[in-house]
Amino acid sequence: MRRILKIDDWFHPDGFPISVERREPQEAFEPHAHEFAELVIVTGGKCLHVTGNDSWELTAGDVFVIAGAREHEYQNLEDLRLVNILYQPSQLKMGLLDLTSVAGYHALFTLEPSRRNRKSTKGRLHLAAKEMAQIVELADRLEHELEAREPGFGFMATATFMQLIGQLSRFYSSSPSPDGKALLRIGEALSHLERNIHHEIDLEELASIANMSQRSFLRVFQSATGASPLAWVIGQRINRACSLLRRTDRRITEIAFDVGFNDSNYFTRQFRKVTGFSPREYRLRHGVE
Ligand code: RM4
Ligand code: NI
Repeated sequence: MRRILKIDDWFHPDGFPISVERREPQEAFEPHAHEFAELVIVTGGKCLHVTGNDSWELTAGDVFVIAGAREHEYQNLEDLRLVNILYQPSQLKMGLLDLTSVAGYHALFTLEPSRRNRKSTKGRLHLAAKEMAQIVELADRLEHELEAREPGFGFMATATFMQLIGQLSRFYSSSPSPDGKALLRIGEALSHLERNIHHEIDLEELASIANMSQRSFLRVFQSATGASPLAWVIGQRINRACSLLRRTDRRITEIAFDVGFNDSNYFTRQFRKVTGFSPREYRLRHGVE
């Protein structure tokens, strides 16, 4: 049977959604998925990392993200050492602010993890020794904060985690591997789409940002995100709408316009398609009158 690691077994009982596991070395571990995500920083040794129908060799300096649903396993372990940062994306109390304008953020945290079941190339982040030193220092700080659990640790740990994510995103942008370059170009397109979430999609412009013909852009975008640019934008708009429905008591029509729809019936149809509920039902289920 497929093994799924549970939140209850791997996080502190106080419910804080980040946890650090150091593996020195990583022992053999059967194939598994998780109810959470993992940010893995390889600090030494090597192994074969197998996920879905993809596998690649890991060495010191490799950094990758495993989205929860994706199955993975370490094979042929040779003194593999790593820092594994477990986190529950939907429980984090942090804003991405302008990080979504950094192409490397999309490449590392949205594009790479979403490429399950596809025969993918290695668009992967590999850090130089100097970069590693910075990242390991942040990871250490995060670990100490979580161990000590002094008043304020939630704030400090979240801030440190944000720094880790921000720094890794920048490193990805500044020194991409050859395959990483292709992902980054799609990341640039995603950043552009997010910045212009209220506007019509301009395919010509997107293709030129990604430095591809329109045809190859559509193909590469689809295979990297699993969606067309239009479907992706609609998904983002709906995400924002969900959070406004939960957190505010604004009228549904207002929210529809706010997140970039100009027809509230169309909004309601798309909303139902993505979430399975009407905006009103969604709001009720989340306890807002
Ligand atoms: C294991 C291994 C797995 C991780 C769990 C939490 O030793 O690193 O990948 O999911 O720990
Ligand atoms: Ni795992």
